[in-house]
Amino acid sequence: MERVLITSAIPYINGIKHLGNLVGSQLPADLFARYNRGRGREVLFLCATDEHGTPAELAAAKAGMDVAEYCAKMHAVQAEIAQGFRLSFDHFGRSSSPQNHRLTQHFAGRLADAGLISEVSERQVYSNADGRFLPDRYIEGTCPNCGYDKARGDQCENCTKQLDPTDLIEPRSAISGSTDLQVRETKHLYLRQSSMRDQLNAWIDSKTDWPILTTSIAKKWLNDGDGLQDRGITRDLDWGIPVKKGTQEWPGMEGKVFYVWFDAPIEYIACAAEWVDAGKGSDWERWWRTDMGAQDVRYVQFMGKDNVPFHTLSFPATILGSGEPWKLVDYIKSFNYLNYDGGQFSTSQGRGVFMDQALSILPSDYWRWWLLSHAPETSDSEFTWENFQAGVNKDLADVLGNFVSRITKFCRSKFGEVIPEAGAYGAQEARVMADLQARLDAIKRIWRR
Ligand code: B3M
Ligand code: ZN
Repeated sequence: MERVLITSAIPYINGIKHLGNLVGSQLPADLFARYNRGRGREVLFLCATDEHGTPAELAAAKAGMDVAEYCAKMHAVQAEIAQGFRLSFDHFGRSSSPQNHRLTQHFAGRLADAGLISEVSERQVYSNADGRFLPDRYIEGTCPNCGYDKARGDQCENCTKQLDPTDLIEPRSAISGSTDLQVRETKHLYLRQSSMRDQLNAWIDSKTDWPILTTSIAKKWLNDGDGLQDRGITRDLDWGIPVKKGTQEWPGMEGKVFYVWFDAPIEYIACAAEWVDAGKGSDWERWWRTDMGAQDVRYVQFMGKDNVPFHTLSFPATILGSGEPWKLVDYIKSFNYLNYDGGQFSTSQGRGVFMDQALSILPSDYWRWWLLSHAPETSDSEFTWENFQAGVNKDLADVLGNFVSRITKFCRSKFGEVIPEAGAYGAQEARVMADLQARLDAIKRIWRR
């Protein structure tokens, strides 16, 4: 039987996701999982919460909770909402799982053994007002690439460039707004992904069937200007996966944790192990190790466009660099943004429609249908309440609802409660069936893989 491994980008733990997040990864991944199951394929569909990093720490502090406790609570909240939307994950894991701790430390050890990790004494931003180092996204400033003035220290939301906090022009603390920032020395590990540029380039070039959105973003950061830069994969934070070389301590790295973007994609693998340990399946390596059965698996990832660089460059660099036979992604489906009423959805600003609100307003099918039929595939699309209302009333209720209602009423009045035997069909029915079959075949040709 054909097997399909499907992962959706794993949502951050620090709050309830909005409809833009939903339509950019989890919902289309769910559609694809259902489609493949319907085709009789064996599917493993995985998602998880992304629980590390400063956002989790700060959200916990704001909620007055211990961060582990906060993550456990928010995981349960997100899992329940996912169920409310009928997202058919085989497992909804947690990047803070022991399985992910082990695997992340394992990968770091393998990369170190392969000479792909360097130790770098780094100058990092410390905020006197906040009394802490301010990593990545908690420093805001102007993007050196495009001039956007709300760029974050890890990435510019406007031009998608991956950044280092010290790249920002006129930086300020996103926590307090303070500009009383100081650069201090601290030692960190860097993944030498620049040494894998040719390998990554060749790999992406071989993916001729990928969406343009995916390959164009990947190629942009591989080849433009300064190209593929080495990335810091550790942070001075309390919460996260402790830096270890496999199971060994890492001298000089005591008290540091891996960067959230290092361990988050590894959770795709760990999640399969969690699925087995939760008693829902067996033999996760069969999905993930090409020496243990996964050579026959087709692996498809779903994500918003801002996540593409990490999935086309950093994560493959981790996998390839390990020198071990882990399954690489076969197809990356990425999405543009869904905007909200003339602007962006924003979790931090509470702008938009959030998944829990949506479910309290209408049943999930209304949202699922509208969002999937307006998925921002070729360009950004927009949610407005007027559009949503008109779409649901007209296309879903009037067109589809009436169609189904009339046909079922008609059938019932002519045939009662029993569907007629196949032999009872006449020429008209045969024509309709042939027409439908031709359309199904056409869909199958598009999605033959
Ligand atoms: N948590 C960002 C997001 O939710 C990030 C994705 C991780 S995928 C490994 O969009
Ligand atoms: Zn920019």
